Amino acid sequence: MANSTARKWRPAPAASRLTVHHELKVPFEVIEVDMNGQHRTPEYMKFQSFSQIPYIDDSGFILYETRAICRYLAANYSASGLIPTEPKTNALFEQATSVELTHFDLSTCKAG
Ligand SMILES: N[C@@H](CCC(=O)N[C@@H](CS)C(=O)NCC(=O)O)C(=O)O
Repeated sequence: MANSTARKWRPAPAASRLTVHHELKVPFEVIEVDMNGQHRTPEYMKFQSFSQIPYIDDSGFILYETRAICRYLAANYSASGLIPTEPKTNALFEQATSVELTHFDLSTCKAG
């Protein structure tokens, strides 16, 4: 599966990114970000243009947006089909991800 190169990951309070890493057994390193302003520095914004957490640095491949990160990890590191391909099962998966985005994402960030 994955190579053993360390991945740097700036986490949001939401657990979804950690859950996918854990589920796929992809090794990662959590980098703490001081939310009192570190995420608004030019140095940070080179990697996340919108001053938000999280982004990943996967051996130099920079990616932000939580769901894009989760899908990338699933596509790149999963041999077990974390995202279903059968049309009806996939539709239910997409339904669940839409519900998560539209009904829970903002509250999860506020709770963090
Ligand atoms: N659409 C983004 C949203 C990320 C987001 O809203 N992150 C919050 C923390 S949960 C953040 O970085 N907020 C910056 C701030 O509060 O200044 C994603 O899914 O990654």
